Amino acid sequence: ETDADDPDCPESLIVVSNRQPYRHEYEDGDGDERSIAVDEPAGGLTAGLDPVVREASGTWIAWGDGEADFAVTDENDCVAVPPGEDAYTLQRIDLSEEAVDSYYYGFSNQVLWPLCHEFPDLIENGDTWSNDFEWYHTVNERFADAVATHATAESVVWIQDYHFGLAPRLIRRQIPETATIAHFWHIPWPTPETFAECPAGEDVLAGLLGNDLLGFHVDRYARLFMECVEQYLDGAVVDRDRWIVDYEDGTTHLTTDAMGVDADTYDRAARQDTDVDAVLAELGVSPDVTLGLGVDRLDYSKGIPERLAALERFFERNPDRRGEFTFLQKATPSRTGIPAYQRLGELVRSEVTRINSRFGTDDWQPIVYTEEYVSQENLCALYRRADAMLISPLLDGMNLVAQEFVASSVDEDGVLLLSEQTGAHERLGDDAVTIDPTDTDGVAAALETALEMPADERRRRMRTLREDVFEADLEAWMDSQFAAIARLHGSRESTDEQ
Ligand code: GDG
Repeated sequence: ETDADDPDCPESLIVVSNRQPYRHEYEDGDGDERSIAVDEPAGGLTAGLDPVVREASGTWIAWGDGEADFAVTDENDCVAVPPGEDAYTLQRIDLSEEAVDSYYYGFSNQVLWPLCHEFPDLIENGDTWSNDFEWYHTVNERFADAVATHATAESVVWIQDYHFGLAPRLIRRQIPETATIAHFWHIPWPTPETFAECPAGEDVLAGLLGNDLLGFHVDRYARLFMECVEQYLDGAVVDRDRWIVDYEDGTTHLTTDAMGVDADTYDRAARQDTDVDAVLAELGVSPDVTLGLGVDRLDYSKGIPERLAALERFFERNPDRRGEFTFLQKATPSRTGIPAYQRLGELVRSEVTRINSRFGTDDWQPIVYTEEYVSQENLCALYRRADAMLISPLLDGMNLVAQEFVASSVDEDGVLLLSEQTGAHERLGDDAVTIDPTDTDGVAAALETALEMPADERRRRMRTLREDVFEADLEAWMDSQFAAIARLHGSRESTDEQ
C-alpha cells in the first residue's frame, strides 16, 4: 500500500514499460455486446507500480500486447484503468508483428539480453541485428512521441528496463527542460570487454545518457556502466566519485537501489490454509518427501542445466537421499520463438528425463519438472513447504524469487541456497548458503549442508533474511527511487528559476 501523503510521489507521473498493467480480452458477442475480461497486474513490478500510478492519476505507456483491439479507446489509444475505477490513463502502443519480432524478440532479447548477461555468443549476427536495431529505434521513437504528448513542465517520466535504451534521449529532445527523466535498468550491465560486442553500443550509451537519473540494482552494474561510457563514448565526462556523467548538454546521475518484493503479500498468502499436500500430489510429489525447490523463467541466464548437473551429483553422492528427497523445478516458458530458448527447453527436459531414469523408481522421481502455471497462492504454499530453495543463476540482475521465498518462509525453517552471481546475493548473501552455480561438486555439497543444517541455525538465518526482505521491500525501493527523483526534480526546477 502506498502512502497517499508521500511527499516524494510525483504529481505528474508518466511510466513507460514494455508490459502493460492491464490487458483487455474480448469474449463472446460483437461490438458493445462483447464482455471484456481484464488481466490484472501479474505480479512483481507491474503490480507494485499500479497503486503508485493510480495515486498520481498518472499515465502509463506500454506495448498493447495481446488481443487488445482498441474499440474501447479513443483515437490516441488511451484507455482509463482499472476498468470501472478510471484511476489513470493507459496508453497502449500498438506494434505490428514485424515490429515486435525485431524490437522485442530481436534487439531487446537477442542483443541486449545476452549481452548484459555475458552470453556474447548468443548475440544475433550482423545480418539481422542492424534491421532489428532500426526497429528498436523506431519503437523507442514511438514511445518517446507518446511521452511527449502527455509531458508537462512538472512531469516525472519513469522508464523501465532494457527495451528502452534509446528512448531517454529521444524523449529529452521533445519535453520541457524542467521535466525529469528517470530510468531503471533491471538487468546486469556487462563488462567493457563484453560490451565491445554490442552492435550500436555507442547509440545505446548516448541514449541512456538522455536520462537525468539511471538506476541499477547493485553498485557493480553502475560502475561497469561508467567504465563502458569512459571507454566507448567520445565526449562523455565521467565523475567516478560522484557517480555523474556529463554528455553533450545533459548530466546523468547514477544510483543503485536493490529492488524488493511486496513481502507482506507473500507472507499473507503463505499463511493461508492452502492444502500444500494436494498441490504436491497434483504434481506427482509425495507429501512426506524432503523438498527442494526451483522456480524460474526458462532462461539460459538462470543456470538450470548446471543445477540439474549438481542434483545428479547430489544423488550420486547421497544414495540415502534417493526415495527421500525430491527436487521440484517449476520452469515458466518464455521467449519461445527464440532458438536459444527452444534449445534450452529441449536440453532441460531431456536432462530431467535422463536423471530420472537413472535414479527413479516406481514410486519416486528425483526431479519433478513442470512448466504449468502455478497460482500465486500455490506458489507461496510451495515456498513455505520447501526445505531448500535452490537459486543458481549464472548472472541475474536481482532475482525476486529468492526474496519471495524468504517472505513466504513463515515457519522460518527453510534454507536459501543462492548464487553469488545474483543481485540478491549482495543483500542476502550473509545468511544464505552461497553457491557458485558452475561448481557442480560445490552445489551438490552445499545442498547436503543445507539439508543437514540444525533447526536453530536455519531459524537464525531465516530470521535475519526476513528482516532484510521486509525492510527493503518493494515499497521501500519505490520510495527510494522517488526520493532520488524528487531531489533531482527539485534541483532542476530551481536551476530553471535562476
Ligand atoms: C527481471 C530480471 C530482476 C515464475 N513462475 C511463476 C511465477 N513466476 C514469477 C516469480 C517472480 C517472477 O516470475 C520472476 O522474477 P525474477 O526476478 O526471478 O526474474 P526475471 O523474470 O528474469 O526478472 C531479474 C527482475 O527483472 C526485477 O528487476 O529481479 O534479475 O532478470 O516474481 O514469482 N509466478 C507465478 N506462477 C508461476 O508459475 N504466480
